[in-house]
Amino acid sequence: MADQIFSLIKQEEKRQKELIGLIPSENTVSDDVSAVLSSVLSNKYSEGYSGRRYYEGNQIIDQIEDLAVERVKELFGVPYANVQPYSGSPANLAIYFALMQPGETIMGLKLSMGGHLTHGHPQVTASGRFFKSVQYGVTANARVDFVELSKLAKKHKPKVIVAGNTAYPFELDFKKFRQVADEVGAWLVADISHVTGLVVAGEHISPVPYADVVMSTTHKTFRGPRGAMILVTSRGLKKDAELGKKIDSAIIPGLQGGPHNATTAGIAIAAKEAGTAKFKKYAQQIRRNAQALADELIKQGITLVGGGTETHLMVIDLTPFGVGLGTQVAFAMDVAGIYANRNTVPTEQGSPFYPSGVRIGTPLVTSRGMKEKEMRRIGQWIARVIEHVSTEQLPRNKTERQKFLRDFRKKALHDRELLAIRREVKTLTAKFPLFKW
Ligand code: DSN
Repeated sequence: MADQIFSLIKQEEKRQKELIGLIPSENTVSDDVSAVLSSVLSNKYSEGYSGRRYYEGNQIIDQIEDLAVERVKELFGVPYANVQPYSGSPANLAIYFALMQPGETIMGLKLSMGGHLTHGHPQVTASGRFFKSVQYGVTANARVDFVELSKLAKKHKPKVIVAGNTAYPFELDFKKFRQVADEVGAWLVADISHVTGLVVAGEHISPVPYADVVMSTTHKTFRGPRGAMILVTSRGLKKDAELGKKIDSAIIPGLQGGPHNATTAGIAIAAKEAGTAKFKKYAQQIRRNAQALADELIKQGITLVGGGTETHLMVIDLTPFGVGLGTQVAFAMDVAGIYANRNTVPTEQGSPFYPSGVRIGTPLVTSRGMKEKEMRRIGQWIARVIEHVSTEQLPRNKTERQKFLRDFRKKALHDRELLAIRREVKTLTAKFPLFKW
C-alpha cells in the first residue's frame, strides 16, 4: 500500500468522516456494496447480456446480472430492467436513442429551474444537440408549470417528455405529466435519480403507473454503487412490445461496451437492502430530517426556493443577500465543515457558474444516523455562515469578480468564525460514524 493514491484515499476518508456532507446526490454505501466494488468482478469483460455474451467465462457474471435484474424488477414492480448503464447521463441518452430519431423533439425542465443537463439542455449537451429541445419551467411558487408544459407540448409535439430534476424540492406529479404526454402522444420518461430511495419506500409518488420508461442512478437516495438502471413499465411495453429490446440495443452496441460487473453486483445488493423495513425507516427519516433542516433555516431568516421541501433536498435562495452569492457561501460552508454545492435558483439573475443559491439535502447525514436535533444545529451553523459572509456583494465585472473571489477564499481559510464552526462540526460528526449502516 505504498502508492501515494492510498494516502490520498486516507485523507479523503478523514474529510468525509469529519465533515457534514449535504450534497443531496451523495450518500454512503453499505459494507456489502463496498465489498463487491473492490472484488474480482472488476476483472471480467462481459459485453452483451446474460446468456448471449461476446466473451467466454461469463457463467457466474450471468447469474449476478440475472439476480440484479430480477431484484430491481420485483422492487419496482416492472416487467423489464437493464442494469448496465454506466451512470445516469448515458442511461438517459440510451433511452432517447431507443425512443427518438435525431432531430425529433424532447422536452425537459430548464436547468436553471432545477432540471438536468441531459434533459435537453440546449447546445452544449448531446441531448440538446442531437434532438430539438424545448424546455419547460416552473411557476412563481417553484412548482412545475403544467399550463406552460401543456401549451408547449401542443405547439411542439415532442416525441419524449422527461419528468425529472436535480434541484427541485417538491414531489413530481407524474399523473399530470402523463395527461400532457397523452394529449400529444409523447413517450413519458421519468428520471427519478434523486428520489429513488423515497419512491421504493413509499415516501414519494411512484412513476411506474404513469411513465413508459423510468431511469434512475443507483448511488443517491438508493444507497447503491455509482451506476444506473433503466426500467420499462407495463404501460411502455403495451405501447411497444419491443421497447425492452430497443433499450438493450441502445445500451450495447448503441452507446456502451462491457458492463461494470462489480457495479452490477452492488446494484443487486442495494436492491435487496432497499426492500427492507430498515430502509423504509431510513427513507422516512431522510424526509423528516429535510423538513427539520428547512424549518430551522426558515426560522433563522433564510429563504428557501418555493418556501420549503417535500423531499430530501432544498435550495437556499441567497438573492435577498445579493446576486451570485452561491459561490462564496458554498466555499465558506466548506471551510466551516459543511459541504454542499452552489446552484441556480428559478429566478436566477447570476449565472450557472456564479449562481445565487446553494443546494442541500439529507440522504448522507441520515445514513450516519443523524436526526432532527442534529438538523436544527446544522441549520443554525449554515445561517451563521450565510450571515457572516454575505455582507460583501460579488462584483459584476469579470476581472474584479475573479480577484474578489481569490481574496475571499484566502481570507475564508483563516476566518475565526468559520473555523470555530468547523470545530463544533467535528465534535458532532465524531458521534456519527460514516460507516454506521
Ligand atoms: N450530479 C448529479 C446531482 O448532483 O444531482 C446529477 O447528475
